[in-house]
Amino acid sequence: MTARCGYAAILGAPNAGKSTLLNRLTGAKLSIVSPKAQTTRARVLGIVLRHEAQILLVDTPGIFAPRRKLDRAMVAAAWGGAKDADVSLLLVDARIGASEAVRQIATKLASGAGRHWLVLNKTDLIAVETLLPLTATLTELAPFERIFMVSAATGDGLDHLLDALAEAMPEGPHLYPDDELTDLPDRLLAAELVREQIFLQTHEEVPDGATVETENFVEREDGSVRIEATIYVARPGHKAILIGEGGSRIKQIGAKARTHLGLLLERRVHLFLNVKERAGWDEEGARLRAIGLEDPGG
Ligand SMILES: Nc1nc2c(ncn2[C@@H]2O[C@H](COP(=O)(O)OP(=O)(O)OP(=O)(O)O)[C@@H](O)[C@H]2O)c(=O)[nH]1
Ligand SMILES: [Mg+2]
Repeated sequence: MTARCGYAAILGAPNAGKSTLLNRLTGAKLSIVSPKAQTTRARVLGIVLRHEAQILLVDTPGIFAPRRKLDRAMVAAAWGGAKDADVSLLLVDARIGASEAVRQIATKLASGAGRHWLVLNKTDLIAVETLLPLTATLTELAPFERIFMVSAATGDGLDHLLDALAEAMPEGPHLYPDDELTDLPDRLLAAELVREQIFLQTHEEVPDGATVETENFVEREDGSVRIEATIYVARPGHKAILIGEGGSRIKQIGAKARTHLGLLLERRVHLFLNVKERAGWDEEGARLRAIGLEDPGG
Protein backbone atom coordinates (compact mmCIF):
# COMPACT_ATOMS: atom_id res chain seq x y z
CA MET A 1 0.00 0.00 0.00
CA THR A 2 1.09 3.56 -0.68
CA ALA A 3 1.73 5.94 2.17
CA ARG A 4 -0.75 8.77 2.44
CA CYS A 5 -0.77 11.91 4.56
CA GLY A 6 -2.92 15.01 4.64
CA TYR A 7 -4.91 17.52 6.66
CA ALA A 8 -8.58 17.30 7.58
CA ALA A 9 -10.00 20.41 9.26
CA ILE A 10 -13.02 20.21 11.56
CA LEU A 11 -15.08 23.40 11.28
CA GLY A 12 -18.40 24.49 12.64
CA ALA A 13 -20.40 26.70 14.94
CA PRO A 14 -19.41 26.83 18.62
CA ASN A 15 -20.48 23.79 20.66
CA ALA A 16 -21.06 21.51 17.62
CA GLY A 17 -18.79 18.87 19.17
CA LYS A 18 -15.59 19.49 17.17
CA SER A 19 -13.22 18.93 20.07
CA THR A 20 -15.16 15.89 21.26
CA LEU A 21 -14.76 14.47 17.75
CA LEU A 22 -11.02 15.15 17.67
CA ASN A 23 -10.54 13.47 21.05
CA ARG A 24 -12.64 10.47 20.09
CA LEU A 25 -10.79 9.97 16.78
CA THR A 26 -7.34 10.24 18.38
CA GLY A 27 -8.34 8.35 21.51
CA ALA A 28 -6.76 11.03 23.71
CA LYS A 29 -7.89 14.15 25.50
CA LEU A 30 -5.98 16.62 23.36
CA SER A 31 -8.57 19.33 23.01
CA ILE A 32 -10.63 20.65 25.89
CA VAL A 33 -14.40 20.15 25.91
CA SER A 34 -17.19 21.87 27.81
CA PRO A 35 -20.95 22.34 27.51
CA LYS A 36 -20.31 26.07 26.98
CA ALA A 37 -19.73 27.70 23.59
CA GLN A 38 -16.34 29.09 22.53
CA THR A 39 -14.28 26.64 24.53
CA THR A 40 -11.56 26.06 21.91
CA ARG A 41 -9.48 29.16 21.18
CA ALA A 42 -6.68 27.99 18.87
CA ARG A 43 -6.07 25.17 16.42
CA VAL A 44 -5.35 21.76 17.92
CA LEU A 45 -3.66 19.09 15.81
CA GLY A 46 -4.49 15.43 16.38
CA ILE A 47 -2.54 12.73 14.55
CA VAL A 48 -4.46 9.59 13.56
CA LEU A 49 -3.08 6.55 11.80
CA ARG A 50 -5.63 4.68 9.70
CA HIS A 51 -4.52 1.92 7.33
CA GLU A 52 -1.49 3.42 5.55
CA ALA A 53 -2.70 6.97 5.99
CA GLN A 54 -1.66 9.56 8.51
CA ILE A 55 -4.65 11.84 8.97
CA LEU A 56 -3.74 15.19 10.48
CA LEU A 57 -6.97 16.33 12.09
CA VAL A 58 -7.26 20.00 12.91
CA ASP A 59 -9.75 21.04 15.57
CA THR A 60 -10.64 24.72 15.22
CA PRO A 61 -12.40 27.36 17.33
CA GLY A 62 -16.13 27.63 16.67
CA ILE A 63 -17.00 30.29 14.09
CA PHE A 64 -19.16 33.15 15.38
CA ALA A 65 -19.52 36.90 15.05
CA PRO A 66 -16.34 38.25 16.67
CA ARG A 67 -16.25 41.18 19.11
CA ARG A 68 -12.95 41.28 20.96
CA LYS A 69 -9.51 41.01 19.39
CA LEU A 70 -9.40 37.55 20.99
CA ASP A 71 -12.60 36.59 19.12
CA ARG A 72 -11.27 37.86 15.81
CA ALA A 73 -8.05 35.86 16.29
CA MET A 74 -10.10 32.73 17.08
CA VAL A 75 -12.28 33.00 13.99
CA ALA A 76 -9.23 33.74 11.82
CA ALA A 77 -7.56 30.59 13.20
CA ALA A 78 -10.64 28.55 12.28
CA TRP A 79 -10.73 29.73 8.66
CA GLY A 80 -6.94 29.35 8.49
CA GLY A 81 -7.43 25.69 9.36
CA ALA A 82 -9.76 25.24 6.38
CA LYS A 83 -7.42 27.01 3.98
CA ASP A 84 -4.62 24.50 4.44
CA ALA A 85 -6.81 21.38 4.57
CA ASP A 86 -7.14 18.60 1.99
CA VAL A 87 -10.66 17.97 3.30
CA SER A 88 -12.81 20.32 5.39
CA LEU A 89 -15.48 18.75 7.56
CA LEU A 90 -18.41 20.97 8.45
CA LEU A 91 -19.57 19.59 11.77
CA VAL A 92 -23.20 20.40 12.56
CA ASP A 93 -25.08 19.80 15.80
CA ALA A 94 -28.02 17.86 14.30
CA ARG A 95 -30.22 18.83 17.23
CA ILE A 96 -29.78 22.52 16.43
CA GLY A 97 -29.84 22.02 12.67
CA ALA A 98 -29.43 24.69 9.99
CA SER A 99 -29.12 27.73 12.25
CA GLU A 100 -28.16 31.10 10.81
CA ALA A 101 -24.59 30.53 12.03
CA VAL A 102 -24.38 27.15 10.28
CA ARG A 103 -25.84 28.56 7.05
CA GLN A 104 -23.27 31.33 6.98
CA ILE A 105 -20.39 28.94 7.55
CA ALA A 106 -21.65 26.51 4.87
CA THR A 107 -22.00 29.30 2.31
CA LYS A 108 -18.55 30.71 3.00
CA LEU A 109 -17.01 27.23 2.95
CA ALA A 110 -18.60 26.51 -0.44
CA SER A 111 -17.10 29.68 -1.93
CA GLY A 112 -13.56 28.48 -1.10
CA ALA A 113 -11.45 25.85 -2.82
CA GLY A 114 -10.96 22.28 -1.65
CA ARG A 115 -13.15 19.35 -0.72
CA HIS A 116 -16.02 19.82 1.72
CA TRP A 117 -17.82 17.09 3.61
CA LEU A 118 -20.86 17.46 5.83
CA VAL A 119 -20.84 15.67 9.17
CA LEU A 120 -24.04 15.67 11.21
CA ASN A 121 -23.14 15.14 14.86
CA LYS A 122 -25.03 14.32 18.08
CA THR A 123 -27.25 11.85 16.22
CA ASP A 124 -27.65 10.07 19.57
CA LEU A 125 -29.88 12.94 20.67
CA ILE A 126 -32.40 13.06 17.83
CA ALA A 127 -34.80 10.99 15.75
CA VAL A 128 -33.29 9.71 12.48
CA GLU A 129 -36.22 11.08 10.43
CA THR A 130 -34.98 14.64 11.02
CA LEU A 131 -31.60 13.96 9.43
CA LEU A 132 -32.70 13.74 5.80
CA PRO A 133 -34.50 17.10 5.61
CA LEU A 134 -31.55 18.71 7.40
CA THR A 135 -29.13 17.18 4.90
CA ALA A 136 -31.28 18.48 2.03
CA THR A 137 -31.30 22.03 3.43
CA LEU A 138 -27.55 22.10 3.95
CA THR A 139 -26.58 20.56 0.61
CA GLU A 140 -28.57 23.28 -1.11
CA LEU A 141 -26.27 25.85 0.49
CA ALA A 142 -23.04 24.05 -0.30
CA PRO A 143 -22.34 21.15 -2.65
CA PHE A 144 -20.93 18.73 -0.10
CA GLU A 145 -19.01 15.89 -1.71
CA ARG A 146 -19.93 13.43 1.04
CA ILE A 147 -22.25 13.27 4.03
CA PHE A 148 -21.78 11.43 7.32
CA MET A 149 -24.00 10.96 10.33
CA VAL A 150 -22.13 10.42 13.56
CA SER A 151 -22.12 10.71 17.29
CA ALA A 152 -18.78 11.91 18.60
CA ALA A 153 -20.03 10.98 22.07
CA THR A 154 -20.91 7.33 21.40
CA GLY A 155 -18.52 6.76 18.47
CA ASP A 156 -21.34 5.87 16.10
CA GLY A 157 -20.38 6.28 12.42
CA LEU A 158 -16.79 7.20 13.16
CA ASP A 159 -15.17 4.09 11.66
CA HIS A 160 -16.82 4.89 8.37
CA LEU A 161 -15.68 8.52 8.56
CA LEU A 162 -12.08 7.51 9.32
CA ASP A 163 -11.99 5.04 6.43
CA ALA A 164 -13.22 7.75 4.07
CA LEU A 165 -10.67 10.24 5.37
CA ALA A 166 -7.83 7.74 5.03
CA GLU A 167 -8.78 7.16 1.42
CA ALA A 168 -9.04 10.89 0.71
CA MET A 169 -5.56 11.76 2.00
CA PRO A 170 -3.06 12.53 -0.79
CA GLU A 171 -0.20 10.14 -1.45
CA GLY A 172 2.98 11.14 0.35
CA PRO A 173 5.22 10.42 3.31
CA HIS A 174 3.95 10.82 6.87
CA LEU A 175 4.81 14.25 8.23
CA TYR A 176 4.94 13.19 11.90
CA PRO A 177 6.27 10.12 13.71
CA ASP A 178 3.41 7.58 13.75
CA ASP A 179 3.39 7.27 17.54
CA GLU A 180 2.90 11.00 18.10
CA LEU A 181 -0.56 12.29 19.06
CA THR A 182 -0.18 16.03 18.62
CA ASP A 183 2.31 18.81 17.97
CA LEU A 184 1.10 20.79 20.99
CA PRO A 185 3.85 21.41 23.53
CA ASP A 186 3.22 20.02 27.04
CA ARG A 187 3.23 23.55 28.47
CA LEU A 188 0.24 24.46 26.30
CA LEU A 189 -1.60 21.22 27.11
CA ALA A 190 -1.14 22.00 30.80
CA ALA A 191 -2.56 25.51 30.43
CA GLU A 192 -5.49 24.19 28.39
CA LEU A 193 -6.44 21.56 30.96
CA VAL A 194 -6.53 24.26 33.63
CA ARG A 195 -8.72 26.38 31.34
CA GLU A 196 -11.05 23.42 30.84
CA GLN A 197 -11.66 23.20 34.58
CA ILE A 198 -12.43 26.92 34.68
CA PHE A 199 -15.06 26.27 31.98
CA LEU A 200 -16.49 23.35 33.90
CA GLN A 201 -16.39 24.82 37.39
CA THR A 202 -17.41 28.49 36.94
CA HIS A 203 -20.14 30.38 35.09
CA GLU A 204 -20.03 31.75 31.52
CA GLU A 205 -18.50 35.15 32.12
CA VAL A 206 -15.57 33.84 34.12
CA PRO A 207 -14.17 31.30 31.60
CA ASP A 208 -14.91 33.68 28.74
CA GLY A 209 -12.79 36.34 30.44
CA ALA A 210 -9.93 34.09 31.56
CA THR A 211 -6.72 32.89 29.95
CA VAL A 212 -4.05 30.54 31.29
CA GLU A 213 -0.31 30.59 30.70
CA THR A 214 2.29 28.09 31.88
CA GLU A 215 5.13 30.06 33.44
CA ASN A 216 7.32 27.18 34.53
CA PHE A 217 7.57 23.55 33.51
CA VAL A 218 10.35 21.62 35.21
CA GLU A 219 11.01 17.90 34.94
CA ARG A 220 12.26 16.55 38.23
CA GLU A 221 14.72 13.74 38.91
CA ASP A 222 12.03 11.47 40.34
CA GLY A 223 10.25 11.55 36.96
CA SER A 224 7.51 13.93 38.05
CA VAL A 225 6.98 17.37 36.64
CA ARG A 226 6.48 20.69 38.44
CA ILE A 227 4.24 23.16 36.66
CA GLU A 228 3.40 26.73 37.56
CA ALA A 229 0.59 28.41 35.68
CA THR A 230 -1.00 31.83 35.86
CA ILE A 231 -4.68 32.47 35.27
CA TYR A 232 -5.35 36.01 34.02
CA VAL A 233 -8.83 37.38 34.56
CA ALA A 234 -10.25 40.43 32.82
CA ARG A 235 -12.57 41.58 35.62
CA PRO A 236 -11.83 42.32 39.29
CA GLY A 237 -14.71 40.22 40.66
CA HIS A 238 -13.57 37.14 38.77
CA LYS A 239 -10.42 36.66 40.80
CA ALA A 240 -12.43 36.14 43.97
CA ILE A 241 -14.80 33.71 42.20
CA LEU A 242 -11.89 31.64 40.90
CA ILE A 243 -10.21 31.46 44.26
CA GLY A 244 -13.43 30.67 46.10
CA GLU A 245 -14.08 30.60 49.80
CA GLY A 246 -10.86 29.85 51.63
CA GLY A 247 -9.26 28.89 48.29
CA SER A 248 -11.66 25.97 47.77
CA ARG A 249 -12.47 26.64 44.10
CA ILE A 250 -8.90 27.09 42.89
CA LYS A 251 -7.93 23.96 44.80
CA GLN A 252 -10.63 21.97 42.98
CA ILE A 253 -9.62 23.43 39.60
CA GLY A 254 -6.01 22.47 40.25
CA ALA A 255 -6.85 18.99 41.51
CA LYS A 256 -8.95 18.05 38.47
CA ALA A 257 -6.54 19.58 35.94
CA ARG A 258 -3.64 17.77 37.60
CA THR A 259 -5.41 14.40 37.29
CA HIS A 260 -6.11 14.84 33.57
CA LEU A 261 -2.63 16.16 32.92
CA GLY A 262 -1.04 13.24 34.73
CA LEU A 263 -2.91 10.83 32.47
CA LEU A 264 -1.96 12.71 29.32
CA LEU A 265 1.73 13.13 30.21
CA GLU A 266 1.90 9.69 31.86
CA ARG A 267 3.72 11.01 34.91
CA ARG A 268 3.11 12.57 38.28
CA VAL A 269 2.30 16.27 38.15
CA HIS A 270 2.71 18.99 40.78
CA LEU A 271 0.60 21.92 39.72
CA PHE A 272 0.71 25.42 41.22
CA LEU A 273 -1.83 28.03 40.14
CA ASN A 274 -1.73 31.81 40.46
CA VAL A 275 -4.63 34.13 39.70
CA LYS A 276 -3.89 37.64 38.45
CA GLU A 277 -6.13 40.47 37.40
CA ARG A 278 -5.24 41.87 34.00
CA ALA A 279 -7.91 44.05 32.43
CA GLY A 280 -7.73 44.07 28.65
CA TRP A 281 -5.61 40.92 28.24
CA ASP A 282 -8.00 39.87 25.44
CA GLU A 283 -6.76 42.81 23.34
CA GLU A 284 -3.06 42.10 23.96
CA GLY A 285 -1.08 40.52 21.12
CA ALA A 286 1.35 38.85 23.52
CA ARG A 287 -1.47 37.13 25.44
CA LEU A 288 -2.96 35.82 22.17
CA ARG A 289 0.41 34.56 20.93
CA ALA A 290 0.95 32.78 24.25
CA ILE A 291 -2.06 30.56 23.54
CA GLY A 292 -1.09 29.87 19.93
CA LEU A 293 -3.06 32.58 18.15
CA GLU A 294 -1.86 35.18 15.71
CA ASP A 295 -2.49 38.83 16.52
CA PRO A 296 -5.16 39.89 13.99
CA GLY A 297 -4.08 43.55 14.36
CA GLY A 298 -6.43 46.51 14.63
N1 LIG B 1 -24.98 13.86 23.20
C1 LIG B 1 -23.89 14.27 22.56
N2 LIG B 1 -23.18 15.30 23.03
C2 LIG B 1 -22.07 15.68 22.36
C3 LIG B 1 -21.66 15.03 21.16
N3 LIG B 1 -20.55 15.65 20.72
C4 LIG B 1 -20.28 16.63 21.62
N4 LIG B 1 -21.19 16.66 22.60
C5 LIG B 1 -21.26 17.62 23.73
O1 LIG B 1 -21.41 18.92 23.21
C6 LIG B 1 -20.75 19.88 24.04
C7 LIG B 1 -19.75 20.70 23.21
O2 LIG B 1 -18.70 19.86 22.80
P1 LIG B 1 -17.30 20.43 22.30
O3 LIG B 1 -16.55 19.27 21.75
O4 LIG B 1 -16.65 21.25 23.35
O5 LIG B 1 -17.80 21.39 21.12
P2 LIG B 1 -16.89 22.32 20.17
O6 LIG B 1 -17.54 22.31 18.82
O7 LIG B 1 -15.48 21.93 20.23
O8 LIG B 1 -17.13 23.75 20.85
P3 LIG B 1 -16.20 25.10 20.73
O9 LIG B 1 -14.80 24.73 21.04
O10 LIG B 1 -16.79 26.00 21.76
O11 LIG B 1 -16.39 25.62 19.35
C8 LIG B 1 -20.07 19.08 25.16
O12 LIG B 1 -20.93 19.12 26.28
C9 LIG B 1 -19.99 17.68 24.57
O13 LIG B 1 -20.00 16.67 25.56
C10 LIG B 1 -22.45 13.93 20.67
O14 LIG B 1 -22.20 13.30 19.65
N5 LIG B 1 -23.56 13.60 21.42
MG1 LIG C 1 -13.85 22.98 20.81
